[in-house]
Amino acid sequence: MPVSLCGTWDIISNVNFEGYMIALGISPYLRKIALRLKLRKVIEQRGDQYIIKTVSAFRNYTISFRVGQEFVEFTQGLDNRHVKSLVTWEGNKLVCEQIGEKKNRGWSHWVEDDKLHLELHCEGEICKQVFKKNVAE
Ligand code: 1AG
Repeated sequence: MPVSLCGTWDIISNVNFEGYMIALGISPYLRKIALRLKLRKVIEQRGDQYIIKTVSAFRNYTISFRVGQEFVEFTQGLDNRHVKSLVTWEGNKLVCEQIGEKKNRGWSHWVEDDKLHLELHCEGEICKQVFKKNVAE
């Protein structure tokens, strides 16, 4: 059984977020705002359903899904595309494939050394974010 991803997590590092946003076609203006944000992940699990909220002072983004069950995702407030998403466990990693206009798009989440890791990929770009648990919440 993998370590639980649930909880409130605050970003401590963010590598190549810019490259990932360029791959998604985000405007320079929005990229500049996004790069300054202190992103927070709030992850909940209810039965076999996951809810992952990405929270910031500028915009929030929420997905909810069941592992192994494909769903239509609208990336509202991000790149505003529709993708077909499927989340599965690959070992201790929660892996999402996002099928749509952009090739090789997806992410994976895992916990390692009390940190939440997120790797976001799109086309050739990989963004790596690390979050530490917020114990106050
Ligand atoms: C994410 O998905 C996506 C959230 O983690 C990452 C944030 C943005 C990256 C995408 C594009 C940037 C688009 C517009 C910039 C404007 C605002 C940024 C707002 C960011 C806060 C929501 C994986 C996740 C599972 O669903 O953790």
